[in-house]
Amino acid sequence: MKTRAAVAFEAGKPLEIVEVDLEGPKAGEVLVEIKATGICHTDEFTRSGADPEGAFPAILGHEGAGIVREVGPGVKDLKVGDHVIPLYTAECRECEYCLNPKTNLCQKVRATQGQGVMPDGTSRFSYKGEKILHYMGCSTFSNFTVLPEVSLAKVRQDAPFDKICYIGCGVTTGIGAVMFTAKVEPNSTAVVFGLGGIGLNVIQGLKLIGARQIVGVDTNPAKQDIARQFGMTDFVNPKDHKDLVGHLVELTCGGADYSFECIGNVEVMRAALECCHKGWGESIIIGVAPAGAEIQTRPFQLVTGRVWRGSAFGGARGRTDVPKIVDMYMEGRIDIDSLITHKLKLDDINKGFDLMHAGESIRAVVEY
Ligand code: NAD
Ligand code: AHE
Ligand code: ZN
Ligand code: ZN
Repeated sequence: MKTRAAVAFEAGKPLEIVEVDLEGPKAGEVLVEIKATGICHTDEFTRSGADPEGAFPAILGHEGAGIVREVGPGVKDLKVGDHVIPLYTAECRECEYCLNPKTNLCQKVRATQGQGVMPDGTSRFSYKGEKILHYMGCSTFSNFTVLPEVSLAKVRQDAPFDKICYIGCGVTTGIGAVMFTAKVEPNSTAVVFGLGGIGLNVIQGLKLIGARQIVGVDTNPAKQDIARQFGMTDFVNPKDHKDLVGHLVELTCGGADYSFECIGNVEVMRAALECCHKGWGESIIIGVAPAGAEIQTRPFQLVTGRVWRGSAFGGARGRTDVPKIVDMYMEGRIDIDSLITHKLKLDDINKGFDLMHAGESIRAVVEY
């Protein structure tokens, strides 16, 4: 079939909206009509050329929601008409990772996913006879896409696509990092670095869990109002403090119980670790740093009890946890609507990247 898609032909170039060819689903695969997709900073990270795994031409996008239109042979748990959210972290429920309760990093399709192809090693997308790669196993910047069954969470049918698409990455990553990765206890103190599409969801998770102090750190003071609306108690602009770590330690009365880096900046990652409380403070890295970047600290920071951890997709197991997060939204327990600041048509998708660069959007959502 033919489908409209925004194609990243080359790193660093704007996406081009063209009609591509899409082959139908093979064994264990599902054809999905994407109804809406968010634009995450990770799409920009790959588009820009900073992703060591980035390969072109590719159809980016990994924060979508849509409807199953066709299932391939052997598909067990999905049928035509089901509403689904694509998962860049699959959940096969049988690999050694899925069977280990310590991780959400299912590896069933990870190797081929990283190469931009389906599990059989081939792509379903092409343009003028040339292969176009998939991205993060999702490619939600295409109106129709093909995914492995294990990379789809089935969700309730009354949830609006233009909101729940954000659960495909940002919402789950932020709330999950608090609930599943850090397992933050009520009455904790926390510092959140980066008040964008991820950081604000971390704040939302902290508020939900009953944190008593939530410090937000951002170089853009315009993020203050929305962060306070979501539960931030104190705002710090790093530009106002020569000794940022010292200031944060003082503000949290000895250091934070938890900190979250939601930017992808290795200098900030160090500050996030070092503002944690001696003896028990835990820092969670969520931000994705550019190719070649490395983190640094003095080992004494760890010897004296601080813990450095990372979180991918908020530690969530997509097929199990994503439907529950959709329920939380539908029951009014989490706010997604206030974070979707811009709605675009596919033809205007590059504007979404401009808004992100200008710091004007939290999430721009493309509706097909
Ligand atoms: P975003 O652009 O919406 O937000 C980033 C925020 O950081 C902005 O508000 C910006 O003003 C602020 N910022 C930039 N530099 C700063 C600095 N030096 N000090 C303080 N604030 C600064 O991005 P996003 O969509 O929220 O994504 C954030 C990061 O999380 C990206 O690196 C993205 O790739 C990553 N990410 C990781 C996962 C995961 O599973 N680990 C999932 C989604 C996104
Ligand atoms: N090349 C990677 C992108 C880099 C990355 O770290 N991805 C995060 C998700 S960011 C979502 O916005 C991740 O969870 N990685 C886990 C993994 O197994 O790569 C990619 O995902 O293609
Ligand atoms: Zn993302
Ligand atoms: Zn698995």
